[in-house]
Amino acid sequence: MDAADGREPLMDAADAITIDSFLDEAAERVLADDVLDGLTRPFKELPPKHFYDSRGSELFERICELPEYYPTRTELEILTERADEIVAETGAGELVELGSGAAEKARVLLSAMDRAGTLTRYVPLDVSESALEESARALVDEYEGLEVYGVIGDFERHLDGVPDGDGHARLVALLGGTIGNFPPGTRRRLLRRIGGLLGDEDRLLLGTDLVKDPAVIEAAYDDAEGVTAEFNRNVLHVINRELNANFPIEQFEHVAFFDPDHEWIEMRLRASEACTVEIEQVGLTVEFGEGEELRTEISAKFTRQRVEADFAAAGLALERWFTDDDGLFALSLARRQ
Ligand code: AVJ
Repeated sequence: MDAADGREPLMDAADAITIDSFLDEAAERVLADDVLDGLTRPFKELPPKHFYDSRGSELFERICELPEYYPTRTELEILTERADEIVAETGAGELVELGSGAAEKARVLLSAMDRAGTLTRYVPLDVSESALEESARALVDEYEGLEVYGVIGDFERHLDGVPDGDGHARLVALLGGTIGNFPPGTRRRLLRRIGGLLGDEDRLLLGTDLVKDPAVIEAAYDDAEGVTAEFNRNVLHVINRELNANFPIEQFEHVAFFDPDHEWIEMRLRASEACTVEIEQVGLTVEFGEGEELRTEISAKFTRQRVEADFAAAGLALERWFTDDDGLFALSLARRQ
C-alpha cells in the first residue's frame, strides 16, 4: 500500500529494508487537539500516548527494568516459553508488530520462526523512527533472508500503512498490555480494526496484564525509585516544549491507584497548589485548583472472560491462552470469527 503522504518508501541498498513514514506535522496537531479536548473537560484528562518522546521512551525502558514492574519480564518469560508452540500452531512466517519499540520481544518470535524455517518478513509499526531503523538494520543482519517493512506511524491512525500479507501466515502482535490503555469501547473498536489485518490463516497475539492483588499492581505503577512518577510528569514536559506552555511541573504529584470497579489502574497528576497554565500554541488558559487531578493514563487489567468478551465484540475468537505460573500476565492467540 502506498504512503498516505505520497512519498515513496525508502529502500536500502540490500533491498531487505523498506521504511514507510506516515508521521508529519499531523503528529503535532494530534497533541494540540488532545490538549484542547482533554484540558477543557470538567475532569481533565490526557491520552497516554504523549508520554513517549525520547526522554519518555527512555523512562519507560527504565520502568521495564524495575523490580516492581512485573509485566515486561513476565510477558517475555511467557513468550520465550511458548514461541515455538505459537509458531508451530500458526505456521506463521510473517510478524506484524504494533508498537514495536526496540523489538526485543519480536526477536523471540522471529527466532522461533527462523528455527521452524517459516520466517519471511517482519513488519514493525512504531512512532519512533530511530528505534525502527536501528532494529531493522540489526535484524536483517541477524536473520538471513529476512525482509523488514517498517511503518513509522501511530497504530491508532496508520493501520492502513501495514502492507498486505506476503502470502505466508501472519502473526499480528500487540504486546506489553498496551491494549489496556484504551477504555472498553475504544479498545473493542481498535481490536476490530486490527482484526481487519487478519486473513483466515492469520492470528492476533495480544498481551494483557491480569487482575491481581491491587497492592502488587499499585507498586508497579508507583515504584520506590520514582521512575514512574517522572515518566508521568514527562507528559507535562512534552506539552511545555511542543505547545509552548508553562506547566509548573514540580508542583504536580504522581498519583497511581487501582480502581476496583473498572479493574484498571489510573495514573493522575495532582496540582499541589492552585495554578494557571498558559498553553500558547493552542491559545488556551487552564486553571487548576489546589489538589485538582489530571488523569494521564488508564491501564486495564484483564481476566480471561474479559479478553474473550472484548474479542467477541470485535469479531475475534480466542484460540489459545498462555499465562505464567503466578497468573500475572497473559498472551492470547485469536483468529477472526
Ligand atoms: C506501555 C501501556 C503497557 O500500562 O503498564 C508503565 C505504560 N505506565 N508504567 C502500562 C506504563 C506506567 C505501560 N504500557
